[in-house]
Amino acid sequence: MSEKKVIRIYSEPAGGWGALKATGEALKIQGIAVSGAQTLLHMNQPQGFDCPGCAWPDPKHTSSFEFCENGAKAVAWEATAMRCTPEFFAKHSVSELAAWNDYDLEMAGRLTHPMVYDAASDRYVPIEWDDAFALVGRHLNALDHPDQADFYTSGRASNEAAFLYQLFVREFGTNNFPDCSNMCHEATSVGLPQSIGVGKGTVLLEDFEHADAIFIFGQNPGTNSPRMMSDLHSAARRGAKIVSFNPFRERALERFASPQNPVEMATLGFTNISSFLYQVRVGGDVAVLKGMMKAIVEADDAAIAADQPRVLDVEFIEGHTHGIDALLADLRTTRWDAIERTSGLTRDEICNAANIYMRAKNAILVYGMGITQHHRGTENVQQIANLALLRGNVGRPGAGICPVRGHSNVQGNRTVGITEKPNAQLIAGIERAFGFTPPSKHGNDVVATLDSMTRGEAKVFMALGGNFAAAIPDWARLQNDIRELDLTVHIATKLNRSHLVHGKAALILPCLGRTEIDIQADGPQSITVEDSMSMVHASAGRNEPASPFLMSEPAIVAGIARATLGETSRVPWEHLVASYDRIRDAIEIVFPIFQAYNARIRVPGGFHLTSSARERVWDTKTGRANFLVFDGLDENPVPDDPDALALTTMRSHDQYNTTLYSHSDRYRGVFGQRDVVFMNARELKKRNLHAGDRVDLFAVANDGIERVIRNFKIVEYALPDGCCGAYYPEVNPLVPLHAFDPQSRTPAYKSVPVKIVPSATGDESALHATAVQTGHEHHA
Ligand SMILES: Nc1nc2c(c(=O)[nH]1)N[C@H]1C(S)=C(S)[C@@H](COP(=O)(O)OP(=O)(O)OC[C@H]3O[C@@H](n4cnc5c(=O)[nH]c(N)nc54)[C@H](O)[C@@H]3O)O[C@H]1N2
Ligand SMILES: Nc1nc2c(c(=O)[nH]1)N[C@H]1C(S)=C(S)[C@@H](COP(=O)(O)OP(=O)(O)OC[C@H]3O[C@@H](n4cnc5c(=O)[nH]c(N)nc54)[C@H](O)[C@@H]3O)O[C@H]1N2
Ligand SMILES: [Mo]
Repeated sequence: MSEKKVIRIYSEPAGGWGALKATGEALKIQGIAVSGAQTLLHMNQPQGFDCPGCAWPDPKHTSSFEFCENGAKAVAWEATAMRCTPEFFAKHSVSELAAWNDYDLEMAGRLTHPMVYDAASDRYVPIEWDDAFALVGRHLNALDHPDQADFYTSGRASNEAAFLYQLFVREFGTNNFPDCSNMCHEATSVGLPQSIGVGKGTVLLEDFEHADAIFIFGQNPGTNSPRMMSDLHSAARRGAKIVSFNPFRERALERFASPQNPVEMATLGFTNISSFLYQVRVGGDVAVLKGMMKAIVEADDAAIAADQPRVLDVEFIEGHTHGIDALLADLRTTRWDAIERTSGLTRDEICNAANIYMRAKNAILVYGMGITQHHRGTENVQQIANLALLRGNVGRPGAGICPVRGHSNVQGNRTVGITEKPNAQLIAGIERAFGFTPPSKHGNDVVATLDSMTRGEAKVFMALGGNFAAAIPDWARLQNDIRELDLTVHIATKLNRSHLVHGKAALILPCLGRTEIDIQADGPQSITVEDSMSMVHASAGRNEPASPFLMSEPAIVAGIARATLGETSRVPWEHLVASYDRIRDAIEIVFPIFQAYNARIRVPGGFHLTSSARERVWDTKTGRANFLVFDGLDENPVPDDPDALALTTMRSHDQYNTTLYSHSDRYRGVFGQRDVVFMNARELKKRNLHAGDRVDLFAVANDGIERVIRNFKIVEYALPDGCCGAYYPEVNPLVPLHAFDPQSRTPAYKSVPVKIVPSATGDESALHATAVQTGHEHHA
């Protein structure tokens, strides 16, 4: 696709006609003008399928047509008319495809046949399903130890597929479960249990109707969870205060025209979303949070002195929490000048936000990747919990902590056992249900998997969805290690980079997507998913499968399991796959919270998996909600180099993680290009650089490895000082593998110290050779 390369200021609100137009274009590009529109009518309907886009819930899942531009794109990209067939693979060698850009790979369309890599011709060639399963079984059974294999999961897999997958891998004998969550909300999964005893959010959608104030830290709802915009839109219209903290002035956080609001659409009107959008420095949120808490404590002190009602929720703090004294002591010694310096905001601005928080009876604290993907991401999350606890904003209608999850079922995957750290209940549950004892030794997460590949210990890598080789940090280096594996297996819907960065033997196993009819031995099946607010519901596709040769994810996993484990397996694989009700019955035995699973998903809207914190029951070591002190204000190590900028990496409006919908980013005014770096005028001046200049970005790290991205174009953007921004996954080669949060091991994708210098070559065409694509040396 040839998109014109331009940078221009986008002055319209987010949403509105622009969103409708973009939706229409997405359907057109994918060649599904008519059937696509019908497909959309079934999205998020009681009898329809769950949107494969984000994890934001739907109003009771029974609402009328809920429209969302990026949901529509996610569906259009799956329901595309284009096909990636054996003829396609016969025409293009793997080395040739490896030189294509990610957008063009994606545009090859839906995979239609199981394919195996043929080294002699350097091509993927068709293979029968049974032969593919047998190949996997042979490789796995030839390993010295099951820990030589790693089993990745991307969060789109259904509960049923994910459950069978973890069951297979555990019966095989390892807990090596790297998953996308390790790169995403792991800081939530590790941080919130220490604070409130549960690693998930505490709000439901209806709480948004009762919140007086909503704070959004490091999350971009207009792009990444657009259905959330309708909740923010109504909250703003009924007068709730919304305060956002983001280095970027994200358009949808400022103003939004709801495509469902006929008046706004007819009058080109819009609603102001954030009452205040504070441009915090990259990595400055802890300073903001501590500043807000300090302001609250100061206000509370003043209230005590003036014999006024307290600002802290003393009853809650005394009855439910632990550790307030240490927190107060820390806040009292934290200096405002340090807070201002680190946050990039003034004391007045922070106090204003704190005042809004103090005046709100009920407040919701929302956050996303801007909080979790830092060196101290886990502790960042805990500061959000601290702020909530100070005023008892947990376990009350209209209030709570709201981590916005990424993939549409990433939360469900965890709930049904995708974790490298199984707890005693999980192990006992599998024993109870299937009569074998799964391994208890902790397995590899994403970073450990990559380390194991680097050391040459890993031999087999399997992925249930996703695009591992592009999503990981440091990929320019680590892809070479992936190529040394004996076998890579990708269960996928579309061709992507990871299929081309393959092992000596390699399989691509094409699966049904969510929009498609799934027929098994006992008839048509539905799957289930859990959204960001722990609502579990059923999803059933309506479309004809993209090819008659596709299998469902549960069936593929069962096929691999049977071929690997043989007839002595304790799991009746074929029996379970014949009817997914049986998989759900098994899930219920392993995880009692799913009691009456099959009955409850048949109720429209599904059911809520209760969160103990929501009931103010604290499943922590102290039996209380814990205030946890953050030592200092720096979320990331301060680089020695005074010239370094903190690079944050984020999504454009036209991408779904590594899937590109186009090369444009409408709301940030960037069109037809992604090889850009956003910098502010002051930082440009300091370096004698100008908008439009080509620059090289060097990572500042002390491990002796040179990490560089060349020839990026400068886009001048009103960012705070000390930081810059660029798109993921192109700049991931700048993120050192070992730059991660030690607690959750989430890569610090949102704060990479870089030096920016005029480009050494100045040649625009050189860009893609170094930054976007990697060679295919291994087979060349
Ligand atoms: N259309 C679409 N939807 C998606 C996705 C997608 O790629 N496309 N991805 C899905 C997935 S897996 C996930 S995890 C979510 C991701 O959704 P988000 O959490 O929104 O992810 P990002 O776009 O990476 O970054 C979020 C915001 O953080 C800001 N930010 C960057 N650094 C900082 C910082 O230090 N502090 C603060 N306060 N803000 C910062 C960025 O400017 C950006 O606005 O969305 C999911 N939904
Ligand atoms: N620098 C930087 N890096 C990041 C991030 C960042 O913000 N900055 N974000 C991180 C985050 S939050 C995440 S979640 C990861 C994402 O990492 P992943 O989840 O691994 O990546 P995706 O791009 O979502 O995977 C897309 C692929 O999934 C396959 N797919 C799509 N639908 C289905 C399906 O229904 N079934 C199957 N089997 N396959 C399917 C398609 O082949 C598609 O190409 O990236 C992380 N990497
Ligand atoms: Mo994510």
